[in-house]
Amino acid sequence: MTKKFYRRNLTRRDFLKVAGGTLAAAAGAKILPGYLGKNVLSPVSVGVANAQDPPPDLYFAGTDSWISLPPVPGIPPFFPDDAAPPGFNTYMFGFRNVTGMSKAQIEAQKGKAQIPSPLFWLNQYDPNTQANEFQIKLTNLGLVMRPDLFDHHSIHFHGLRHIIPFFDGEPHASVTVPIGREFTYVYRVREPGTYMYHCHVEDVEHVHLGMTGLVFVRPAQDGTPFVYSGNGRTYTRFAYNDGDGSTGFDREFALLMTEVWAEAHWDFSHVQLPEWSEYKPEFFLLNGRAYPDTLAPNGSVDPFNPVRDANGDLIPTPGYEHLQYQPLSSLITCNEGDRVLLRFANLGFTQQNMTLAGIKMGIVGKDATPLRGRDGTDQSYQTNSVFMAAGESYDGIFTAPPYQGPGPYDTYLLYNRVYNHSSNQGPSGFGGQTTEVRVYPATTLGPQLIPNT
Ligand SMILES: [Cu+2]
Repeated sequence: MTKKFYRRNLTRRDFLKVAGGTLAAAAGAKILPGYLGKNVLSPVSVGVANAQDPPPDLYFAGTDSWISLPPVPGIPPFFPDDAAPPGFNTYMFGFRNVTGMSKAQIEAQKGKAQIPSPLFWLNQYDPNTQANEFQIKLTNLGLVMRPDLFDHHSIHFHGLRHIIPFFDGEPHASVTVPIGREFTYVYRVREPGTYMYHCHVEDVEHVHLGMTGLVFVRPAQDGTPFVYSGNGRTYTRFAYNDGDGSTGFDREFALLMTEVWAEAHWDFSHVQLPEWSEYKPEFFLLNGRAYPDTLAPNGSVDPFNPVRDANGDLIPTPGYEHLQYQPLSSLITCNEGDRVLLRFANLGFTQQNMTLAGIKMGIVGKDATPLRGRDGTDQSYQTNSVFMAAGESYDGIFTAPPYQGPGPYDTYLLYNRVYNHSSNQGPSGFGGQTTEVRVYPATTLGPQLIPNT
């Protein structure tokens, strides 16, 4: 994917726009004046950009929404939520991908956040050519269910080494976006790998309520062929700049882990305040869904070419209407012999232990850092379970075993070994953070164009 690069000179007018703004902005002006012109908090209303401004790579809106979790057994009076519209049962805050929408379409997405926040990716920044700068515009549509709250939102790129803190999203040291305003974040990411992002305003609240997503950064090495010595295949897509093809892969799947404490979500839809020290989540989600919904098909998941109806709304998949605002599948499909990259990120508040039963993974990266010593020593390791604390990410690569049949594919379970995280509120049988790896005969599946498909 080629990325646009824009440069706009800083004018006196730009300075006036930020005068009275933040100290961080002034500090940024000294370091990187090119940043300032395009990153003042716009004083115009939602969706109205200055005509000369190039479009951002992505445009997100913060708002609230309703989703569906396995409804039985209930947790009276908190779940299913009696304020939910038909077909849904859990109140959320979240982001919505509004890239390319008209002003009217954007405003129509108030109350229609997607869970998790859009999965997206960008390319490693090249400081020599200044290629691959990446911009995300954020607006704030307000909350349908809570007109009494005037919370700001922000985007915090967790684990990213920022050049300046202005774009960090942490509210004490950078700007946040009030209702009806917009702000454009600029990223020049030098370290490839798997990250996560979230709103950092009132972060226990906004993170737990759903303003969380997974983001990854493609290495500069992508596009250069390397033969992986382990199987003799040539790869052009990699997890890291490995120099030897050892992180080359055929398919990649991102798995964001989050949790829902039903009482807190009910509190928000009923104008109550949860006591966070009593945190006790009942639902454990992969990409915003609990098993068996984790296996359901994708909705619109290409962040750069989103599909929606004439009003901008997400289009439900027939038979899965309850997942309209949970479009991202966790089903892992591959051909036998494929190298499959699993990008794990935990943005819940508890610890997880994801186990791939019957297949070993090579853990090649952690927290967007390749497992290599400074001298290049290979520090990757083989395992079938990945233990993850809150805020951690891991990159695991497995080779799909030979297809055995009968049936169209072989099934392997990928599930959380913390057993009450792989059930829906405790009854026996699988639920929660459980999904399947389906291995097909060689050449059954064509090349993967979009992650998680
Ligand atoms: Cu927020």
